[in-house]
Amino acid sequence: MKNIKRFRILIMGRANAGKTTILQRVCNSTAEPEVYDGKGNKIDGVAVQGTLTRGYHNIEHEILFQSNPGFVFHDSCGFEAGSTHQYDEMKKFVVDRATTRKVNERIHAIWFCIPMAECHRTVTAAEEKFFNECDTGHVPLIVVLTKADTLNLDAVQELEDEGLEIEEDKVVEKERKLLEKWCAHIKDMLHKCNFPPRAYVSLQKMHEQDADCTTLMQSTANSLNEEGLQKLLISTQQSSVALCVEYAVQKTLKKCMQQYPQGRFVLDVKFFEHVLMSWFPNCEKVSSFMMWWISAGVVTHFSSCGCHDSM
Ligand SMILES: Nc1nc2c(ncn2[C@@H]2O[C@H](COP(=O)(O)OP(=O)(O)OP(=O)(O)O)[C@@H](O)[C@H]2O)c(=O)[nH]1
Ligand SMILES: [Mg+2]
Repeated sequence: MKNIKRFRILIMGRANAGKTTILQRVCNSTAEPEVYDGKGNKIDGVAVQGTLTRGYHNIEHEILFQSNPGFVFHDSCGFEAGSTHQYDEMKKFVVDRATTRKVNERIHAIWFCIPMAECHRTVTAAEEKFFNECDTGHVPLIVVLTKADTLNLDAVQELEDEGLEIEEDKVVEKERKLLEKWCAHIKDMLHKCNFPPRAYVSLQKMHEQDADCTTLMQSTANSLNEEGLQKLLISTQQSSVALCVEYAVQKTLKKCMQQYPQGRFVLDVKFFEHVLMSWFPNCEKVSSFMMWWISAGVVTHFSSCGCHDSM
């Protein structure tokens, strides 16, 4: 696991589903990404603009943001209107990269975007075909219901049709119910397929700068079946320090407490710090925060538990 340098994600979905916007939010960037071909050669700006704006993507290309080079993305355009060739190319990429022995080429998670702005065609026949034919093996596929905020218009429309007043709390409640309904419908369809998704997440207003994508990170981390990969993702993401704390507590502190009965207290603070810090980005600000965390609260609180756990 130590040899894996970057967390690699394939994002898929129809044109205009909000894919690039999610990647920007995840990397906390408003900049256009840098694109590299499969051999590490940078593709120049004009070509990047062309490929990014036309909604055409070469799945082999690596997409990076300077703001967080710990992530590397692959972007696959939707295949609802694509050629058989495009579909086959995507399928081959998914199967090859999910199983490759080259650890630094392996994809670690797949985000499959379904836009709620097009909720009346939630799962296309081509998408269903993908879930029936494409075995992603251990690589978790998370369905991301994007642009959930656009259900607002449908909510208002339904309230009008029901002859009800357009009050904010009623609209919010209606929106929530609509999202629930579409999510249940999608789950129902995809769980009949041979290779259903591992999890579902909805995102809204991702185009707004303070948008929060913590649920996507959390759901992806929870879907990974290797702790080393969870650690790589949690320490790479910069959406939420709370997630780092949560994982450090759940995976490290709780283990220590369960492993050592009360009274057998041996605390190697340096070691303890090292294990906890492995869930955090390698950054000084967080490091000093952690030192405070250890010295002020956690060590005092758990001072009766032993801790020589090597994870
Ligand atoms: N209302 C709303 N609009 C969004 C959201 N996310 C993205 N958008 C807008 O949707 C449009 C398309 O977003 P992109 O991120 O470029 O979509 P894409 O899937 O990368 O599109 P292609 O690369 O062409 O396939 C942009 O105008 C975004 O500002 C969202 O959560 N809510
Ligand atoms: Mg895009």
